[in-house]
Amino acid sequence: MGVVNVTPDSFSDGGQFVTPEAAIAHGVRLADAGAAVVDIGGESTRPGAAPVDESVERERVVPVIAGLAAAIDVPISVDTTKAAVAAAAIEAGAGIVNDVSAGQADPDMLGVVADAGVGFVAMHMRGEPRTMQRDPQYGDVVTEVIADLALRLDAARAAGIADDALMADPGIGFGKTIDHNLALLAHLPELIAGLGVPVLVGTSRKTFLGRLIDEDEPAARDDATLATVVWALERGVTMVRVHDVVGAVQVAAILGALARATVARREVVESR
Ligand code: PMM
Repeated sequence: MGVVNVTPDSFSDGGQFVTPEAAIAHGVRLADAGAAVVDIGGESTRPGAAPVDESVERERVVPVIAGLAAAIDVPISVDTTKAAVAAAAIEAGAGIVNDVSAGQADPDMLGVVADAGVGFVAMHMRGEPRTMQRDPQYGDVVTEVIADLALRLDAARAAGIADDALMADPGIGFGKTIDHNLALLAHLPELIAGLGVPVLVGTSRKTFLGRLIDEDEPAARDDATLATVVWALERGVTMVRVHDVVGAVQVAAILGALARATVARREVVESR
């Protein structure tokens, strides 16, 4: 999943793609580079970010989604917590709603997604972006994220969203310390087994990586991001959400070739 933030203030690419033309061109580049989904967001969710008005968010994302839908063949997701923005984005051509609140921020969200029959990414977040990084606390973060997400997936199914339309995401950096993020990544197989739906992970350029490699500049964290992409794909995640699509696609191609070689050798040995 390649990221296009149509925002002036996202932490890693804020301000780069504020005009629809620039955002569409970037989305086309990501699709050409091999993204399986292009994710369009009009509200920054970085820690401390102020919420934006529904009409502002809609005006940012709709022209970009409409333009991209006409230009690329891969599905487009809209990164929003607002049902009205999701509805307008779906109307413009989005096929997936990526909600960092997993339907909790807006009581109409799950119904809009169910009625449209589109995909839904339920991401885990404790609190809200403005305050979520103020001393987040868990007993066992892995167990608690699985339990919280299972409730959100149940709510999505109860609203009428089909099981095969669902993905879950542990929400790296959303109400979590560095240790919480590392524990979730370290125990991805447990998370995947516990959730029973495909899992998406977004580590791209995030603060915890910057702290681990002592790098303040988000765009200089792509190599660190790729380490997590290798790790996550090797442990069974279905999709990674990244800014550097070229790098992630190369990683996936090499891991795929190595996985095929592993199976091929096993077959040779077993047939002897
Ligand atoms: N991270 C951000 C925004 N949206 N959506 C999902 N599903 N998972 C994430 O980890 C996620 C997200 C924040 O990163 P950005 O500002 O680079 O978009």
